Amino acid sequence: MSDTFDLQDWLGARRGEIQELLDRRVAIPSPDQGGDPGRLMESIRYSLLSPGKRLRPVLGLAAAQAVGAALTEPVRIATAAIELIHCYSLIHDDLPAMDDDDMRRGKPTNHKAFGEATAILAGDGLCTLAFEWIAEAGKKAGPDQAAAYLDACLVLAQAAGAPAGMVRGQGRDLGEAAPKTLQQAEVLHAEKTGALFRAAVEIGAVVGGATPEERQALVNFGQAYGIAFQHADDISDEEHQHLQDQARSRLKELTDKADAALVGFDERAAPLRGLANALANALAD
Ligand code: GRG
Repeated sequence: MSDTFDLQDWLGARRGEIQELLDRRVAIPSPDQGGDPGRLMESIRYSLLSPGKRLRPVLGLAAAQAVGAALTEPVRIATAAIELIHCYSLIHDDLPAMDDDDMRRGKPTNHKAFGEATAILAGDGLCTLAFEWIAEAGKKAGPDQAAAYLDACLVLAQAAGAPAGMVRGQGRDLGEAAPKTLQQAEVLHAEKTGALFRAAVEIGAVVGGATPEERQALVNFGQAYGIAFQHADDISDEEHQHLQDQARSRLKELTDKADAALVGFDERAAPLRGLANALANALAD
């Protein structure tokens, strides 16, 4: 695959499939199904179907492919569930009580378009829907796959949660002074952004039938990739300016580490290698 592999083609195909799946599975109930009280499903679709990069589900699919899995409907549903959590976090992060943002993905934020109460409910609804999707995907995959999908639910809950995941990172961001050192910044990045990236890769591995060794290697990839992603995002947004030079060299170190984690994988890991390489070069010009 690697001789002829084109990352942009692969990404375009996967993104198209994810978009189709999200559009199909998050429908506005018809009048005979009771309609859409409070325009809640409309507000969920507004944020979910707006043009995001779909990086987390794409990473999940790339991990499943790396361990030799076919990208079946249950695998696609489980990886798309991570986008539901990501979208919920963006809606809540944009609220006046959090970052108070007016625009997201080129459009007014959910609370600007639908009001704060609906935006809060949209996030709540997306969060629970993610776990519903993984459980349902497990049922579709069949009894011999049940344990893998249960494991995927656990991975996602822990990565998204308050005791150790994304919500904890948001709490840290709100409750602590801005990081002074790169090490402090990385503690924040690992929870707030990195946990979901790591989970995306781990979920792809788990539902793809990874061996324990493959799973650990992919977790190592996801951990390095997630922190590197946040360094790149901070550098391009000019956040934590005093750390920019260190963050630039760390970005290279971390993307090298992500690539090194894939050493035992064959050409089926080409999408993951390509994604790490693209992140390493994201700030090149
Ligand atoms: C539980 C009240 C409550 C809020 C949760 C945890 C949380 C809010 C927010 C943290 C999530 C967050 C906004 C992290 C920043 C990570 C980041 C750079 C997001 C943008 O990701 P991209 O670039 O976006 O992948 P697209 O739009 O392409 O999906």
